Amino acid sequence: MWESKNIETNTIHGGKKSQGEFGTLSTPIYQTSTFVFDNVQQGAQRFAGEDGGHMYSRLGNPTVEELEARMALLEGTEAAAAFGSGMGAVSSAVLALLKAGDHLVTSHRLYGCTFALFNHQLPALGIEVSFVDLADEQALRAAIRPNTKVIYGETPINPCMTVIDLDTVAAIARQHDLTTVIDNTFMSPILQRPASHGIDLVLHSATKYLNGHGDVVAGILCGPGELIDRIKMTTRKDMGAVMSPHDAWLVIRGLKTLHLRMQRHGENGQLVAEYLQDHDAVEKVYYPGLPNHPGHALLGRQMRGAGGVMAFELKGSFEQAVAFINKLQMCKRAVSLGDAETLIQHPASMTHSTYEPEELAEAGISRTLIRLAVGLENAQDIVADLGQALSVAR
Ligand code: 3LM
Repeated sequence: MWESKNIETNTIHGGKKSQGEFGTLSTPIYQTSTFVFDNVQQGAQRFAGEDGGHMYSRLGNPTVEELEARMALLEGTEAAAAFGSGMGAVSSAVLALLKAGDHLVTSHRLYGCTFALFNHQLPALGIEVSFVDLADEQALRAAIRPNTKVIYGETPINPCMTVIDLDTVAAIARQHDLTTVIDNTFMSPILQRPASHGIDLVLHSATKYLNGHGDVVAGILCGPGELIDRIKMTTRKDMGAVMSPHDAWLVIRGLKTLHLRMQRHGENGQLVAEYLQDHDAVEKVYYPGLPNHPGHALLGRQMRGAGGVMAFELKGSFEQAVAFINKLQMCKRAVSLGDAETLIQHPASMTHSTYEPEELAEAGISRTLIRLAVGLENAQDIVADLGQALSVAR
């Protein structure tokens, strides 16, 4: 298998299998549920793990495996596992690492459904969960108990872009022999590679930047070979959140332009964040590319760019915030992020509606907070649309 020292080349060629029977440039879509055995003995050998051949697409599929090999290379890990959604990756990872009586340390700031999984489903299974500020080293150290097994975080965090120091989290985890899981969805491996900071498992909602075209729901987990194999053969196999071959093919296609897209998302993000910050109708902008953002200090050391997502507050009322969002013409009112189209949404009532009001307050998500996922359009068109809609907020 061919690989380069340059990530831009690996997004295109990394993990590529042979050209196959017809020498196709594009990866074949092995759209099959099952695989034929020559005889009973061969089938038995495959199920016993003695023969590397395929058995059934929930257990492994060649198109999906090409994506997994490429993602492992991009994140700098030994292996990767693909899932039918980002939440499939989150649930399969934590349920493989935790059992009743174990303890998980995480942040009170998380993507809404990850928060719901940790706040409701895990405690119902007898797994203890502590929500702390993972950007606060002392708070993280104080949360660790004898039964703690895992530290789980996102960085930057959805939606306020809080940045967690990966070196600090990895060092604390090593001292206590804990497994670390970092959701790298907002950065992609182009802007941040958590494994190079000592993080064990790197997670993606591949629905977002990795695919990049708003037409797939998918997830990826990258990490050590033994742990990834265990997840594939336990929680992924038995709970079944697998990625389809066709979705894997779409993500493989999306990855080929990931480096170009991340560059443009970042340029547009910076320009739009500065425009909003300078606008007299805007109260506050949360974007690590702005020097006043607490995460700005980690740009360069941990992140190669600030990406395309930001959150902001207008100076006016809740009704004015709603009127502003409703007045946008080009920017689309939609959840999700990482697409060519600029997407705007209201976290308190949409992505983070899984939080109770007091939980929202603790996570820093006010009723007037707006999240903007800047797309690949000409930045002047994005600014013009925001500008005409901001007139309602004056
Ligand atoms: C969103 N986020 O608009 P899927 N991790 C992170 C995420 O942002 C998400 C997931 C995991 C959004 C989805 S809200 C209904 C729409 C940091 C998803 C979960 O299962 O692929 O959606 O990934 O913020």
